[in-house]
Amino acid sequence: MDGVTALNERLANARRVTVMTGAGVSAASGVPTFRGADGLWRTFRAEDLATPEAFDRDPLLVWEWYDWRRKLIAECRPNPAHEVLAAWSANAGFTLITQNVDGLHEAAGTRGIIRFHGSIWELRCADACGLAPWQDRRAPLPVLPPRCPGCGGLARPGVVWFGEAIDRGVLMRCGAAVSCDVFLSVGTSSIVYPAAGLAHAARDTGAFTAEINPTATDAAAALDLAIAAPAEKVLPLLRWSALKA
Ligand code: BJW
Ligand code: ZN
Repeated sequence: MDGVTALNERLANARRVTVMTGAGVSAASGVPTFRGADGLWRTFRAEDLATPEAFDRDPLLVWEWYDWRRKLIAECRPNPAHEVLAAWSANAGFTLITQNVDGLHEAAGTRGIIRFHGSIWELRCADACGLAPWQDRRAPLPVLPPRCPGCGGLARPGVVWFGEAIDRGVLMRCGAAVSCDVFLSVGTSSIVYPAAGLAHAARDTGAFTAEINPTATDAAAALDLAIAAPAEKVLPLLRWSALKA
């Protein structure tokens, strides 16, 4: 497969490897991508529903979308791409940043994940009443929209919507992780910022940067290498030894 040998040569000398994943890494597990052919729910795009304005306007509609996705994801299992990254995460020089909220990297046993856009399995008070966010893996949820156990107001998914800031701690950890020898951008369209900026930041620090995606993205031209193939086929061909780190 074009590019795999070149990437393995880089990995052979790499002590610090950072991988950022997007929805494409979970496609082989059966999770629809956002901007693929199966990305629409009813007639809505992610940009129509993943916003604070959509939630304010119609919290039930937004929760119906999340409940549908939670039920779908609950039936999905990690694929070989998740498994390779889980194995790499045993190495201290490795960092996984994921934009995915599905929890499949966690299910594969990946350590130290940086969840850039939160988790679909976490809920929090929409009114920020002070109750700490909580886990709820029930799918379907018994009542929609769910309520905050602290104040009785609306609960919301513990994810990052358009127009919302990325958690400061997450940004700080990413700032450290882009300083690496090899940075891989896997299964993302690279159109949503600030996540899409991380590969460029890595290149600026001197990292070798590569994209793995069956369809090369517009961002690929600025990277060192693009491997045009599915993540679940490419990652099992990559060799990175934990011994150097
Ligand atoms: C495969 C495959 C296989 C298929 N193997 N690959 C700069 C410029 C322009 C705009 C902005 C900017 N900075 C900020 C913005 C605004 C906005 C933005 O980026 N908009 C763009 C649409 C233009 N960004 C924001 O609003 C962000 N917040 C922010 O910037 O805050 C600033 C602020 C500061 C201080 C105070 C207040 C505000 C937040 C972005 C939040 C994104 N949230 C979502 C929803 C999360 C919750 C949920 O899941 O419901 O995150 S949107 C959605 O897109 C989700 C994803 O994580 C994200 C990225 O999608 P992803 O993963 O790339 O999926 P797809 O479907 O796009 O691509 C899949 C890819 O896989 C494809 O390329 C396929 O080819 C490939 N593929 N099979 C490998 N087998
Ligand atoms: Zn509350």
